[in-house]
Order: sequence, then structure tokens, then C-alpha cells
Amino acid sequence: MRTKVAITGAGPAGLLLSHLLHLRGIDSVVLESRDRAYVERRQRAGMLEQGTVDVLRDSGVGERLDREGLTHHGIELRFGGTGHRVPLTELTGRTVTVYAQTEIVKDLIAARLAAGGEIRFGAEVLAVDASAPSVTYRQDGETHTLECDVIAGCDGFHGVSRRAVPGVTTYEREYPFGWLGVLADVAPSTDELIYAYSERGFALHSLRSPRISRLYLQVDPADDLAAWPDDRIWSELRARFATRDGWELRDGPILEKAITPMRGFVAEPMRHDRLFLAGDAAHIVPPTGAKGLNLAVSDVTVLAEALGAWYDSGSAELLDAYSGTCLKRVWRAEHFSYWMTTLLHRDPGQDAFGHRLQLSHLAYVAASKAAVTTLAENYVGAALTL
Ligand code: RFL
Ligand code: PHB
Repeated sequence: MRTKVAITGAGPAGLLLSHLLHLRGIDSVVLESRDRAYVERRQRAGMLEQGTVDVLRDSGVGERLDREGLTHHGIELRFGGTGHRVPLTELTGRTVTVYAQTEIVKDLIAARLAAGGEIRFGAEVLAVDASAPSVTYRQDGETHTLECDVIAGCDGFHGVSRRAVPGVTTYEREYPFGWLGVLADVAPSTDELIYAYSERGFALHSLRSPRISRLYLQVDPADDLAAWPDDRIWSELRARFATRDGWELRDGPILEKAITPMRGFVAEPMRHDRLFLAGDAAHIVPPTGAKGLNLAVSDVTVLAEALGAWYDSGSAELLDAYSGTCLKRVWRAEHFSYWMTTLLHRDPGQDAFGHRLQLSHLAYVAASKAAVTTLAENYVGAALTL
């Protein structure tokens, strides 16, 4: 078996890469260890930068996104019982869009299959060979080898591709926070996302549609879900979002809940020989800045263009620049995600001095146009290509 580009993982990175390569006439095979229903259901990101929306729309997979995605022009920072609007569009000229990662994954799978693309579900990659490019995987109890020109390692943080980059340097920061994410069958209590700091910890009010809310609570990453029955979740959310003007949080049935630890992680370089890492396989950001999915889209956009140039003209210039090009954006996103995370979370190990600094920082971001513009241009992605 042979293909031009072997892609490990059918998350947003692998699927979009396969689609962008197809548009350039380059065939690929996507190998995914899970089944289709699982990858289409996995709850994750929801906030897209305008650049991400443009890539999806311009490549012909934006039809449902244009119909169902919700365009937002601002977010709210809430602390001390008061909301402070961050007018993203006024400050940067850009918008952001709420459209769930699961919907992007469904749209991309449908587009690839309609175009005759090959996605092998239930195919677990065991090893990749970056020098005699090939991928070994197991499907239905049998081991196969897929030979190729190039491997795109898009198999996420727990995947195997990264291990095939010898001498890779990894940079890591564990945050002492976890997020309890909740999907609730209730109309959102807000039009714009609310990022709330309270003495009890961080909370985020997001949404999935005019009828479904997505909410997050800072929790101890070691917490057991059993310690968070639904009524405790709602009362904690109410306490953290409380304002002095009587704003109310609507509640409803909780459809799904999960706890995720928070970490920053970067692997450098993102390439070895014929293997190119993209998305969460190469880097993780804490979700406070809403950057993970957007970085994955940006990586594979750069990679598709570089592979296109290589196949068209034989020039490896863009492929050679791939890792450096991506890492500039990755590190800007790491810093912004760290900045948002430390601004808005309650650190259990923080001393009283640090706590006063944090409160002053929050007040400054709310009061200063320069400070809030820093937040806005990073949030919309305008500051990410330096
Ligand atoms: P994925 O989505 O993890 O996909 C990797 C795929 O590889 C498969 N795989 C394998 N397949 C074959 N063989 C193996 N050995 C394999 N090992 C793994 C996996 O099954 C999977 O299908 O990585 P990708 O494509 O790089 O996409 C990255 C994004 O998923 C991630 O960055 C975002 O979800 C992060 N994120 C957010 N990003 C944003 O841009 N905006 C947000 O608002 C946002 N919110 C979030 C988030 C992530 C969260 N969690 C749960 C981590 C909110 C949360 C709660
Ligand atoms: C989400 O809607 O899932 C979401 C939005 C913004 C974030 C993180 C997650 O910063």
C-alpha cells in the first residue's frame, strides 16, 4: 500500500490537511484509532478566530459554518461583581465565531468521503518511520504498513508520531488547575462569552447554539467527577458569575461533563526528515485563550502550502521553513494562554502579594485601552503572526 501523504489522526488537523491536499491534487490516507461516531462526538473547542473561519470557508467546507456559526464582536471579563466588555471588533477590526469543533470534524469527514477520500477508522498507528517514510498500523487485529513520501503526525498529544523525532526538545508547564466542562440543555444566559474571575476560582460561560450552553469551572485537576453532582455545579457557577446588578444564570439538564487538566507544552522542532508534526501532537495550550484548535488549523494550512510547492516545483524551501514558521505563532499563543490563565484563575499556592498583583492586573486590563487591546489582538489572532 502506498500514498503520497500518510496522516496519523482524524482530528481537525489531520482531516483539514487531507482536505487541503486534495484541493491541490495530492492524495493522502488518514489513519484514526477511534471509530467515526467517537471522533464526531468528542466535546472540545468552540471559539474560532476569523483566520480559521476564512480557511474553512475558502476551502469549500464553510457552508454550515456560515449558516450555524455565531459571529461575536466582544467578550466580557467579569470580576468584583461587575462586567467589563472587551470590544474585540472595535479594537481589532476582526470578529470571532462560535462553532463547535465536533461540527467542523463532521463537516470535514463528510467532505473527504464525498470526494472519495480515504479515512481508515479503527486503525491504530503503532510506529512511524521518518527516514524510509512509512507508517505501521493495526486494524481488525492485523498489522499493515503504509508507504508514503511524507508523514503528517496529527495524532494529538497522546499520539505516537512525536516519539519518532529523535532529540526532540520539549518545554512543559503544568498548571495547578483543571477545567470541569459542562454541556447543558439550556438557552445561554448571555450573548457574548463571559470569562469570570472570582475568589472561588475561574468560570467561563460559552455556548454552542441559541439552545445549548457550554460552561466551565476551575477545579482541582485531581478532583473526581463524582464530587461534582449537577446541583453543586450550578450553585458554584452561580456564585462565581454573581454580579451586583442581579444578573441571573439560567440552569437546565446537564448533558455531559468532564474534567481536563491544564498544561502548556511545545515540542521543537516540529519536523524530522520526512515527518511533520501538526496540532496537539506538537503543542498544547491551556484552553483559557481558545487557541488550540486555531493553532492546529494554522499549522496544517502552512504544511499544505509547503507540500503543494514541493510537489509542484520540487522546491523544499517552504518545507524547510515549516517548523520555524509554525513555532513563532505557537509561542505567541503559549504566552497569551499563560497570560489569560494566570490573570483569571485563583492559584491555591499564590501568596498574598501575588494575589494583590493579580487584582491590580485585572483592574488595569479593564481600565486601560492599551492593556485591553493587547488582550483583544491576541484573542482574535491578529498578533499571532509576528
Ligand atoms: P486531536 O483533536 O486530539 O486529534 C488527534 C486524533 O488522533 C487520534 N490518535 C490516533 N490515531 C491513530 N493512531 C494513534 N496511535 C493515535 N493516537 C491518537 C485521536 O483519536 C484523535 O482523533 O488533535 P488535533 O487534530 O491536533 O486538534 C487539536 C484540538 O483538538 C485542540 O487543540 C482543541 O480542542 C483545544 N481546545 C480549544 N481550542 C480552540 O482553538 N478554541 C477553544 O475554544 C478550545 N477549547 C480545547 C477547548 C480543548 C479542550 N480539551 C478537552 C482538551 C476546550 C477543552 C475543554
Ligand atoms: C468553548 O466554547 O468550548 C470555549 C470557548 C472559549 C474558551 C475555551 C472554550 O476560551
